[in-house]
Amino acid sequence: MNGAESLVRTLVGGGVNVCFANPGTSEMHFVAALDRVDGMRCVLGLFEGVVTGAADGYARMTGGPAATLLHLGPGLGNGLANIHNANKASSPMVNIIGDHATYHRKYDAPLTSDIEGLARPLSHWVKTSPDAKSIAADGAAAIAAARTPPGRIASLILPADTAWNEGSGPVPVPAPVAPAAPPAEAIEQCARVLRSGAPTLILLTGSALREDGLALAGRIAARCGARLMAQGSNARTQRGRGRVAVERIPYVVDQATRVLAGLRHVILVGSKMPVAFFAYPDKPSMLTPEGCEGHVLARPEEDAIAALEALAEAVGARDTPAPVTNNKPSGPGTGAITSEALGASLGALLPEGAIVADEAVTTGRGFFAPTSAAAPHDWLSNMGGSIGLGLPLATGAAVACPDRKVVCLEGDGSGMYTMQALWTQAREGLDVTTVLFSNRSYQILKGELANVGAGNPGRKALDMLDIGRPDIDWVGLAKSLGVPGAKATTMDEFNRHFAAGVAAPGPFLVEVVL
Ligand SMILES: Cc1ncc(C[n+]2csc(CCOP(=O)(O)OP(=O)(O)O)c2C)c(N)n1
Repeated sequence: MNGAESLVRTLVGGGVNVCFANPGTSEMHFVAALDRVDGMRCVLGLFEGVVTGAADGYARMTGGPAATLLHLGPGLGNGLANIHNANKASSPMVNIIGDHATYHRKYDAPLTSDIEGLARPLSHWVKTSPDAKSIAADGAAAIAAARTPPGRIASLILPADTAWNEGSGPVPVPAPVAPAAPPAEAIEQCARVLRSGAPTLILLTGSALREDGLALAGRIAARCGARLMAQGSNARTQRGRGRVAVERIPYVVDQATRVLAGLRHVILVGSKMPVAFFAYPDKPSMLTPEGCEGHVLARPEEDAIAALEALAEAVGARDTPAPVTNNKPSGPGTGAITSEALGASLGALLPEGAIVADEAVTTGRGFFAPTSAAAPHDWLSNMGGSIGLGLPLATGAAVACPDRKVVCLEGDGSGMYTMQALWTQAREGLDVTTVLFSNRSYQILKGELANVGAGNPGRKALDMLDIGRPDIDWVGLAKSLGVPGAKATTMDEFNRHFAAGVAAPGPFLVEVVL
């Protein structure tokens, strides 16, 4: 058995069952081995940003890593932006990056580059496997590294001769390590803060935003009169009717400082003290008021649910009812298309069990509140701020959860980075309804131009924030990639097309003309 097959069998044996791939010559033995081994689904992406973003979506929904297959330094380089996003989301990922055969590197052939150097800043674990006998053991180590709580990026570089020479056969992968419980002092300190009655925010992210974590945090907040919020962006939030609803820290600095005014303490549950996305002249970087203290209940790599259980016990909140949402959404929006009307329609029409991949940027900034009482669903956000994640994220989530509807809320500017994901959705028959908000503009940046004090924009500046002329025909683009679609110019049309897209199996795109 050659090295490539030893590695594929190690991956499958270790529970890595999906490989998002964009291969080249140096990966051909790995590709051939994928063919010979059962148990690995291979999903082709036509750009590496699709491959790595899909691996992120898959990991968020399964909790385990997918493999990616990338072609040397340039393939990895194309995928790095969404590896950055996955890194910020603590998504486990095993990148397999092909390289020239070890003896070929010294000739500096065209695709030769410093792959380790490219991988290292965004990977927790990087290794070039030295020979075919080592590759399976290195693969097992990569899986273990990726599964290290809270989820890490492992990048394994596979020189072509380590793939084609005689390998070791598969190597067993160690069982995943459970996250550690936080120290008792952390719980005691947070309980003291909550008992003090001083204005306190419990700030959640990570696993604390699953249904059970939210219920525990909701009980604690209700019992102690504390406030409860989520970070500005989060990997996966379980929300909707029957669950505890949380608002997010607003993106806009003035709104965020207003929301957080008066706080004395923040209890951090997997989260960090809230900071502004960017610095702006004369605005603070820290969003909490001066003197407000942070207290770590659980670090990102610790067991947030165990921490919340212990804290609920310590403050006597075990039997406090969880303040779950049971409102009825107000009903679909009508009339002209506005963000408010779209939010109302999503609240009314999101199907039960939907997975929402949110990269709706300006149009979607207000969607959270009107969807808080929608049917139960999961909400995935872009945590690294590198746009071009939404369509791949939805693709990976749909591969992970074939029994659930994925709804991708996507800005047109962001969508253009990785629109090739639509082709993968069509190729794989994935159940994704994409709502594409076509404002033909980098709308958010128009506000940012003013916010950073760059003055009144002239024609040249405005042209860089405008993506019309020519206007992108999203329905035509989707059709050419194999995804049917329809255009909505009124809320009635939107409601009809969205409901039809959600009702039909397979991918569909609704272009919302703003
Ligand atoms: C990789 C990357 N490049 C550039 C940016 C800067 N950027 C932030 S938002 C944005 C435009 C977003 O446009 P769109 O998705 O249409 O959202 P809108 O604000 O128009 O709703 C850009 C270019 C970024 N965040 N990431």
